[in-house]
Amino acid sequence: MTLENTTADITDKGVNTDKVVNTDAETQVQDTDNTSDQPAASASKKNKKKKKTSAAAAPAEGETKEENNNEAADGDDDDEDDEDEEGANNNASGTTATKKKKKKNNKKKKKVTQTEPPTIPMTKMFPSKIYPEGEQCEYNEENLWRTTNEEKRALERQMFDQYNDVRRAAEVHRQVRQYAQRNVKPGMSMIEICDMIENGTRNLVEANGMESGIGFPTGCSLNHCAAHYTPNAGDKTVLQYKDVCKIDFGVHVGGRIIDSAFTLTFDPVYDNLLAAVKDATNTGIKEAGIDVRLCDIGAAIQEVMESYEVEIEGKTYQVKPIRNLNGHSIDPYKIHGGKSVPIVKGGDQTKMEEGEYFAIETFGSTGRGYVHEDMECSHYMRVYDAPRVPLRVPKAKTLLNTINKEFGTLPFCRRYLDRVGEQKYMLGLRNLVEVGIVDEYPPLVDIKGSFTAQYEHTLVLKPTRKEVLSRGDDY
Ligand SMILES: [Co+2]
Repeated sequence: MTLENTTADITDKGVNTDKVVNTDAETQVQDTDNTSDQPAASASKKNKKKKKTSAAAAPAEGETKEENNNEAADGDDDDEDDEDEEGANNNASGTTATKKKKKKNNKKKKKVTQTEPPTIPMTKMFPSKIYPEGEQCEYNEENLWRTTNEEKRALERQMFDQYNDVRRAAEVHRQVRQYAQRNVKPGMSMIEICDMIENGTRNLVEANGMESGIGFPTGCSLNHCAAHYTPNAGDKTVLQYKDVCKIDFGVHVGGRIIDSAFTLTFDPVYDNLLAAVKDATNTGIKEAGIDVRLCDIGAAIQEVMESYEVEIEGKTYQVKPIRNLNGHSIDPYKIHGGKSVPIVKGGDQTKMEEGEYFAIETFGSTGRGYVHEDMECSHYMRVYDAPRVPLRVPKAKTLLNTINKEFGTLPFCRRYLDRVGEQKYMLGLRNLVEVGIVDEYPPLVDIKGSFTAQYEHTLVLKPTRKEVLSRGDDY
């Protein structure tokens, strides 16, 4: 499912947002003759006004895609000063594309072209090892001073390596998901879909122990199931034309996790459901900022989500946020950093702080807007500060060693245990859960017959600006 009003969303309310450009493996191939390198940072700055206008004009989908692909693999030409490179990868519209030709510097580098399916690692696509920025957003009024503050700018420069790592993970996410968006079709088994995404991720991020790899199991929750479903071995579920499938997958570099999700549908009857959730997530992203109260984000999300209706088989539903699902802060190797970002009003008054990473995710439903655990569990995670308890079940000990080595505190699923060679581990796994070393995360479902959708992005509250790391031209 692709963009409808994403461009409009991120350019309204006077927030200075620039659209990030993504590498798109497929069309890149046709673009190798395009010698236009990155626009100089100054170009994108000067053209900001213009860009906003043209972005709002929303070029046709194919058009956007092609234009954006002209930028493919150009990140290697980027400068590392992320302050002055604001929006270096921007290209929200054809207008910008034209403008930037004047501004381009004359470096002509050979483009590295992604394969289909994606196999070329980011370190090869970006030989300079400088990865594309996400969407840069200036903070709202009270924090607008940060944009130009010298102290904050200096602080931000010191953080470059950390941002660069997570941007590498984000670029992997964009390329893999866009490949999935083009190629996942009804008739495929859920296992095939996960394999496609996971193989792509492992190749592009050069999965290597705890250094880089998959951030968490590939969620592909269907219909009334909102989250935490991924197939276990032997699962014969096949994707159907009428399914609403939430693709939620993670990529990490050095423990910095990109957590981003979209909803895949084939039947247009769900379009409004998806539009509601996409708009709600973008609202949460817009509201997020240093010193912003989490409860205020929840209230804004709810209001937007509930302003949508969807008609399915002659019945009209007001889209409800799923009130017991949340966004969350993210810490290194810790998918849930401890702060929750509610998607309804009445939440906690804790504030977001400088330097924090957040996954802003919202879920909309045609059901009750409340989920409960159901079905066979696939997701597990070691408890972060696990107690040291004697393990009596021998298999539990060896399994824990495997978990520590392969996943550490990152979430994993049964298929990931299978692929590292673990066998007959269920007894040991259950024991680790019983003694409180591992937590299980069963699928979360709304009422039968309902439909749920999800969109999610990872952002970081940098000293001078907010960066929506996982933003792409798809969502
Ligand atoms: Co998340």
